[in-house]
Amino acid sequence: MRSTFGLACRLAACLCLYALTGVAQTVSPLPQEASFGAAAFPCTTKFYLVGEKDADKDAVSLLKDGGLTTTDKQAIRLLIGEAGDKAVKPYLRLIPDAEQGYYLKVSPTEVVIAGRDGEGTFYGVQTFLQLMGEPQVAECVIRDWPSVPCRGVIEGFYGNPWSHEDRLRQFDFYGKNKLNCYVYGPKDDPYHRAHWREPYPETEAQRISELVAAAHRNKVQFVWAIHPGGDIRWTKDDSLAIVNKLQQMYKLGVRSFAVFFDDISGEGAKATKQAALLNYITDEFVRKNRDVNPLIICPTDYNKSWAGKTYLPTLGKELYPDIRIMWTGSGVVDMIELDDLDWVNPRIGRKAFIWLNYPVNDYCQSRLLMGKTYGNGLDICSEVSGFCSNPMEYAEASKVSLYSIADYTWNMPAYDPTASWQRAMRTLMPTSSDAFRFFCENNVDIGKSGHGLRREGESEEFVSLERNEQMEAYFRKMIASASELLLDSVNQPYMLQEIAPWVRSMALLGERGLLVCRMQEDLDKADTVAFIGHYKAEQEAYARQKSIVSRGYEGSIMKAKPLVSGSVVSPWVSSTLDSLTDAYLKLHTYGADLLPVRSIKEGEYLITVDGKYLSNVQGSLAFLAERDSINPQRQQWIVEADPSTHRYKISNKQDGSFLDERGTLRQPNEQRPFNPALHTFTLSRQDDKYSIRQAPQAGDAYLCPEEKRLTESPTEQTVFRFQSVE
Ligand code: LOG
Repeated sequence: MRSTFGLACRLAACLCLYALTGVAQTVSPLPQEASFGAAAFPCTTKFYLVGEKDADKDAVSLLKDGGLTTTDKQAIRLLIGEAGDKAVKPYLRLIPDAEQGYYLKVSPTEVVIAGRDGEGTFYGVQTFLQLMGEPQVAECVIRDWPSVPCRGVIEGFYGNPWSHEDRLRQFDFYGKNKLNCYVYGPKDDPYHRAHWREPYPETEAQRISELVAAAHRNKVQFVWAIHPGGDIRWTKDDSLAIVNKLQQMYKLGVRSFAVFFDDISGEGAKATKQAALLNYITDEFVRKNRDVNPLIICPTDYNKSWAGKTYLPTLGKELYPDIRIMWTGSGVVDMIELDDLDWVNPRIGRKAFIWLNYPVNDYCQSRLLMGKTYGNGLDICSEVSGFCSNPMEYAEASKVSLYSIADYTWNMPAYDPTASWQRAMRTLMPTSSDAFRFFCENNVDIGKSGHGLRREGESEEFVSLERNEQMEAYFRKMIASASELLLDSVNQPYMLQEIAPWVRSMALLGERGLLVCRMQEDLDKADTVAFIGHYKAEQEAYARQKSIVSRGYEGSIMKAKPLVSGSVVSPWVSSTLDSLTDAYLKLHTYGADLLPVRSIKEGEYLITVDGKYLSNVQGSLAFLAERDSINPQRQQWIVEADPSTHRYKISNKQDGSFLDERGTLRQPNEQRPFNPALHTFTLSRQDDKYSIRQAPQAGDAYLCPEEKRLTESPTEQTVFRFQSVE
């Protein structure tokens, strides 16, 4: 009986919860069991609360703050409470027997919200609020509970940490979407990692306690993480330093803690020592405060490709069984499948706590990851103890994926990546959802990276276009959608603030696309004057596009140069432009001096000498024998042709610093900005190697490699290999 009911409900859910009466009801995350009937009452209805005193306080506040209650006893009654409470006693056996579960009934005469526990009641209210968002609220019965017990987000990326406001807005979003876990671990918060021994200064501490309260109000566990592995000494003093720090955080209201050992090597990476420390913290701190949850550890070997033979089994054996162990899958950046858990769970002697490195973009900063969240197995819920996503430093933009993470972890078997993505985009940008969808469709893929993961479906519509006028329509849509979105910042200021650099870049890409189409026509008609005119306009749009920087504010750690449709439309425009100018040069001489004679294709490269990689090591150059798997962008170099000199600018992907005339790395700043007359180079090729020659004004010498830097030499050194990473 129950399973047929369940199946029918799932079907109803897949149909986006259309009731027979035509009253559309969308609940997200999709409920486990739901059935809908005729319209019960309009959304303006107010309710008389019964059970308010015993029921979960946060759940009750949600209803009251939402203006849904009245003291008028004639109003429709809303019974609220947890299993065992008097108000919902008649419904006890209908409440799902699962933590965080709830029973919700809407009828024209009565509403019932009955939770298995406080969280359950809170989620029942959240569902009810969503139903009340439609003009007519349908009669319904919903029985609902989560697939995964711990669902959420780990702020665990490198780069500019989220702002206080970002985080407050996130917790509200988590509450609405039934995510219940937030792990605080931004790599660049000094009190999390670099200066982990030091307590937070007063103002920061105050902010943390505000955050904790806001998280708890939304039924979100606030997990504060410490990252001591970089310089820990396995001494009593350091163990105490950690306990003291956690104690400080406890005073600020934190009740859940994690210890991270990712991205370190050497002494800090020893499994036995790590396990002993975590057990010590459990004995001396967790168990002494009865309201503290079991610890979470992020191990050093946190994915299969990095796992040595003994490390994980040692943790598995030695860590107390209630300590949860994080896991990113078969690689650093990968989707999680059953096989991955079959591999790791026996080794760690428990169910892995998933740290999903998506939609994080700290290793591919120029891209925004706005595509659908797909590829995680729908059959893994019984094998994980938690599932958290590591997002982008763009908090609002990350919500496109986080919405789906919520959907996926709440009701895993029913998860439909495409439908969930569509709902996410509509919900997040209700006022310009078509333009936003088009924007998201053009910001999907990750591109080539050391981590290997790619995302399919970028600019899918563009790929299938054949004729010039179809492409022109696409480019016009880029321009039009961009202006629509920029105007919509009135309604959606948070989202627009973050995505605006990409939105502007999309408009300029559209303009360039149109100009390239024009150039094709000019070439066909042999109209040289028009061709050169359009070429100049294209170069001007390109220069404007390249000058866009995201997060260029004072003190920002990473500054990204936005790339839109980096795997489809952008490369199409560049390569079409290249072939058009090449073809032009074969036929015409008018304006030829304006066109570049290319020795290398513009793009991103690894630069090597004798197999060693030119690397940006904290702002200085070095040749390293290994690829940098943690921050691959330190070894990625952007080579761009400078339109005024026809030489090349070489800049680093990680922080935008450029190679100057002396062969040292330099951050562009106001006093000494990038100067094409000095800071560009001639690259000449012989076989598969290049020489790098200074601008005449800078001395006209050649750069040559030395162990830790580049030096100048009067003789040509053709020793640099440029290996494309696109
Ligand atoms: C870091 C993480 C970073 C992510 C993606 C883990 C456990 N640690 O390679 O902070 O955001 O990859 O770049 C990581 O994933 N290291």
